[in-house]
Amino acid sequence: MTSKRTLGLAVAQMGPVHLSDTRAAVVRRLVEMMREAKSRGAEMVVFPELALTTFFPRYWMDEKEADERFYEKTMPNADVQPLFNTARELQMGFYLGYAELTPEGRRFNTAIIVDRGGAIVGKYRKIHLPGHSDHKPDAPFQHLEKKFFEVGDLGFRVFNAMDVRFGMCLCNDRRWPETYRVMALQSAEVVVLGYNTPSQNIHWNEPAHLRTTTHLVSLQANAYQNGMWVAAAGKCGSEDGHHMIGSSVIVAPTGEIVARSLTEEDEVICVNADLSIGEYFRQHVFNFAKHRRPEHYKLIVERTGAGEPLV
Ligand code: ING
Repeated sequence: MTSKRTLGLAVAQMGPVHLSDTRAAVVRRLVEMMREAKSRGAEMVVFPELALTTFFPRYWMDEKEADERFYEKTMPNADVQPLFNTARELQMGFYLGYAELTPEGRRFNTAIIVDRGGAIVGKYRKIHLPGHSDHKPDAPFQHLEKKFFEVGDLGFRVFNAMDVRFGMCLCNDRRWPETYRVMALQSAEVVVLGYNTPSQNIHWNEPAHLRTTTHLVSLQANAYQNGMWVAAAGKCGSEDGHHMIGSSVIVAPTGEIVARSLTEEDEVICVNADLSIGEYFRQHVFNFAKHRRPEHYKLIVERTGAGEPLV
């Protein structure tokens, strides 16, 4: 019989962060939502991708200017210290996405997991970087993640915090099944992630509702197929006129959405996640050891792009 284990799991969705917003003002919003999450029984709260600034890869600028305005040179630092202090005061863990500039001058789209004592126990650097690195002056906005960030060099790892095995990823990663499977093969029970997803597609006239549909189906399918809880925090609404989708959700290992944001502003959603639900799926329908046949999956790691059918 699977013993019941629960985790107070919250997602803190953010409304817009504008170019004129200071980090101090943003951190005050995060601290307020952390307190709200605590009052709702949360032990872990998930903040969005690039939570401390506007989604700056939508603007063309040179790296030096970006370094100055949008990257964190150390973590924690004076701007975010109030968040770490509050976590320790409330005995809460959190996930936070931010732009990382390393001492060697390398740039990553990064997220950390911090435990109840305020210690960084996990770090992830975004691997699936969407968009482009060239300037598209005729586009309504840029999506320059391939210019402003390197591909992450830490892999998809699973970290233990508060006796729970957490996987973590960022935004576009959530659309790729390999992301979750690599973490499920490390026995992750909960995957936490943040996202900033523009509503408009600059490549084709994509119906607006599809942005939300594809976002949700990616999370629900992978939660079910890997027997995991998935908690996804959006930064959304219109940042200086550039709209991004909301629909922050917490998805159960059944693939069902158990909590969903209603607004495109700062909003906390929270569930008392029964971690034992995942066990049922991992012991039976998705018992990897019993049912997977890697000898037939070789193309997944041997090929990057699609090629000819196997003869
Ligand atoms: N944003 C978007 C995301 O993956 C995107 C980019 C949107 C790619 C829709 C493909 C389709 O949600 C980030 N920051 O990855």
